[in-house]
Amino acid sequence: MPDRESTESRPERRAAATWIALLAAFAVAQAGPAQTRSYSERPDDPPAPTAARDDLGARTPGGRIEAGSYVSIQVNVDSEGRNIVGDAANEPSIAVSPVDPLSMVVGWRQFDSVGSNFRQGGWAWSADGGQSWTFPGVLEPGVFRSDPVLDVDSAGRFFYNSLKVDFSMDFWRSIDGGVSWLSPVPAFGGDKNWAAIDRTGGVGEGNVYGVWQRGIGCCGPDIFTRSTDGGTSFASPVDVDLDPSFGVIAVGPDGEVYATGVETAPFQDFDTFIVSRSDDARDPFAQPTFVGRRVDLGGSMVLGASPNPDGLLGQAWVAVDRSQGPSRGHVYLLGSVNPPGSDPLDVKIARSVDGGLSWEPPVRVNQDAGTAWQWFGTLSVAPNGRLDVVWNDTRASGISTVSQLFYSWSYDGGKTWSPDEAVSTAFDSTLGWPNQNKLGDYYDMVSDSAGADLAWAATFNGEQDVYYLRLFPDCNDNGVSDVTDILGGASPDDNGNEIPDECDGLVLEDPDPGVAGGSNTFRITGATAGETVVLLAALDAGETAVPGCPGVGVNVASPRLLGSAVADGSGTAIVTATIPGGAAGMTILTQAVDRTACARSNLGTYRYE
Ligand SMILES: [Ca+2]
Ligand SMILES: [Ca+2]
Ligand SMILES: [Ca+2]
Ligand SMILES: [Ca+2]
Repeated sequence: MPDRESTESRPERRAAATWIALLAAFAVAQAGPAQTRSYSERPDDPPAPTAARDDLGARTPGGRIEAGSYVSIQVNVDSEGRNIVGDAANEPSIAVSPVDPLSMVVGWRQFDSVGSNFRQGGWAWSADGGQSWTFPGVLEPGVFRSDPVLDVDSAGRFFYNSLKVDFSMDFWRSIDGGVSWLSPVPAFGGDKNWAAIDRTGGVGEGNVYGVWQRGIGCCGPDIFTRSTDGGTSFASPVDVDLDPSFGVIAVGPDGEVYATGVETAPFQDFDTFIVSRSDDARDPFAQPTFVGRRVDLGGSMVLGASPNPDGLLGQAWVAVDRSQGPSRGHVYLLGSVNPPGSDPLDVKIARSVDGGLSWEPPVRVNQDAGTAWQWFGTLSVAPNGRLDVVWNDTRASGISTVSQLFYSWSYDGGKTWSPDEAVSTAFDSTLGWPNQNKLGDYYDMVSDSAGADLAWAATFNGEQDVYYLRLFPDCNDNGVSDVTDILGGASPDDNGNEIPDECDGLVLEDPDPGVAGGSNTFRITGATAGETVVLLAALDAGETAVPGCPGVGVNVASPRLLGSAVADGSGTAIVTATIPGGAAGMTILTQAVDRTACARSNLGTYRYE
């Protein structure tokens, strides 16, 4: 769990820091949320005298929460699949075997009694794709543990990184699908750690990477460790440029390593997001070095607010596209952030197409108009380049402590998003606190081509419990992943945009021939037959209202009319327009609008030759 470091306990080891730099950093720290907390990832309550699971009479039916085609299945259950009354579980992390996708493991912070915040390393495994779970107990009975992070290597061996009270980590490995664990290996670490394993098949194959927050860890400003022998041993930590805290670590398709979080140099600056990249961490013969960038995510990270008073409202997520397509290597930063204005929290995403050197302006993922809380934003990228995002959302209740889980996905690198939808019923995030005012600090999700496997915590039965949820794009609402619909031929995808054509709406295709200084044709499908379609062009993204269509806007700033055409009987319009020669080498944004249907197309982002 994260804690804002106290000035008393903060180790300052950078002797080179001048008084001026220190004073400036302190001023920045003071400008953020006015909370200073002492470190609390230490035993506080004693362990519960008896574990709730030992009372065999204290059982209720296992949680099974249905919302449309989506079913959340309780993970922390007894051997009969029943809920254990009186315990608590949060901060889940999930890993899914790349060898057998039906094999998955979830770890979490296990509280044996809701009356004590003494926490241990809970885990459960599934061999049937999350439909049923076996919860054997905790890693080591009686040992205080927190901040669980799980991953899996290319051979399907699961890893469980677990924080201990002395800021050291235990690195556990399982070679039997999470049924049992080998003796743990000592690793370096600290509060709010994250870990990831290289599965690229490259020079870094099998490397394990770990990162944690500076100042509340083993090793002062050195917050990155790695194992180049598959987790048998870990190297002395090294520095990460700009010291990101409260985020994750991710491995790109060529073994490049990214760490993210808010800047900590040395004070946490919740207004400044960092993505720091290493190209040599994969190389066992090199000393890892990082180059960081500050990224505008359109708001600040939040720690401690109404839906989750003692926790993060969302950590920072970095994920990399590992597809074979043109988006391979693109990097995404996502978080729940407090934007300017009265809205307390939105989920926003930023993209880099040059390996983290430069970043495009952030895009809002949630699509509601009000001032609801969108917290615990969580990102994963599928092997086919689809982005999957979930978050907790208070829009329906209007109450900051009553949320539903929401889901949205994107096939265009996060520029446009599927209509966001609730994928759970409502729950009160303040129920079942184990003498600690939070639902943990994160959820965790792993995407595959057809969908995503999510581990999350909620309180449907009045207790904090951990759930598994299989998510998938389902625009045609038939209960089957749209990826499967298209692959199996149940839905056509004639325009190749990965979305069943029956869901497409207005689609703008790339220009032909796509050359500046001459005439181009733009094909638009899905329009109202016999009505005019207009094509707008702009240099910058933004939000511009469409006259006559309340609530409908285009995603460009200061657009100008590029051309128009009447749609034929099948709803296809062909717009012919000249792109000026001066646009050669530039990316022009285009978007089509059907004002009869008040429909807008996807945003065209084409770079003209
Ligand atoms: Ca329970
Ligand atoms: Ca909001
Ligand atoms: Ca479907
Ligand atoms: Ca389609």
